[in-house]
Amino acid sequence: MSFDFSTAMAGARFSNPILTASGCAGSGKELSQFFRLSELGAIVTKSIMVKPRSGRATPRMAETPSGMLNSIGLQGPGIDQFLENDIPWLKEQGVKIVISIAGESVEDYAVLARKVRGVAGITALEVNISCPNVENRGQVFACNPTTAREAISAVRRNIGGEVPIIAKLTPDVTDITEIAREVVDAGADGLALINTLLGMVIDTNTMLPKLSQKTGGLSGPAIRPVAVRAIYQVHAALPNTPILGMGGVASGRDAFELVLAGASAVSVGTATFGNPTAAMAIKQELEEICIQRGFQNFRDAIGFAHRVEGGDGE
Ligand code: RRO
Repeated sequence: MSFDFSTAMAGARFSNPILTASGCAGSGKELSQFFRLSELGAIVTKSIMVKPRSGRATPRMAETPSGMLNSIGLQGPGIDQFLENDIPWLKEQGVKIVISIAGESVEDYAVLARKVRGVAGITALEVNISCPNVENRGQVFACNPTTAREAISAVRRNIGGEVPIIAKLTPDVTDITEIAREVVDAGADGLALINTLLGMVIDTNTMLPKLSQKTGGLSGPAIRPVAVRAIYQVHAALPNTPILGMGGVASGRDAFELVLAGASAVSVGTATFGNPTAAMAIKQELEEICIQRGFQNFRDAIGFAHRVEGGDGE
């Protein structure tokens, strides 16, 4: 019997569970030089805002042990340009499309949802409420249950019932399950876990922060245990809410770990910077490891680690 590698998240179906991570592949043009985008479960585009934005001043990247910091600051062309130029091109590639949106206000989220609503052929909408590179922590909607709820409610009201909403959360909170419950209650169909963690690096030669805006989002293998923990906790709290897992996945084994914790699909982000074909290698390795472990369906592996009787940590 052949292995069934397909997966689903809240009505969105994917031929395989490997997606790009928002922000790490733009709208896919560069990646398409290396493999056919249609080989991905889906592409998740860089979070787009209402207006064009040049992002933060450079330097806005710094290497860290087993990871990196970014302080891009939501650079992008704005939703109108994006829908006009990037979406038609992506449709030609035959890849499933998950659009990621980010706002500075609840009204921004409403505006973005209305714009996306008119576009045919969108598989899901990622609502990024957790970008760390904003002017103040009050703009990180996912750090507070009330603002998280308001942003997701605004999207739910304005997107209509057809496009699944995936809320992207930050692990930089006391209890991520509290925020998860709030956004699911507000209408999120799935969750993207996790965004980068807020970090900082000081150059010991110049004795000054390496990033122009001082802080940035930490990604890469260094954060994988945090992702596993967050996915595990949220899957235990909300077992019927599908999770798109991400955070330091660099191999099929890493992806498998997130799946065992409870992810229904896995995004590959930072690994792509070092190796543009990382997602394809990870896809193949994940399929192999699932088969080696005796699974006939990928879906049977989702959340498998929860089957331990009497385990702590839930
Ligand atoms: O653009 C960014 O600086 C950025 C975003 Br929107 C995000 O969600 N996470 C991140 O680490 N960087």
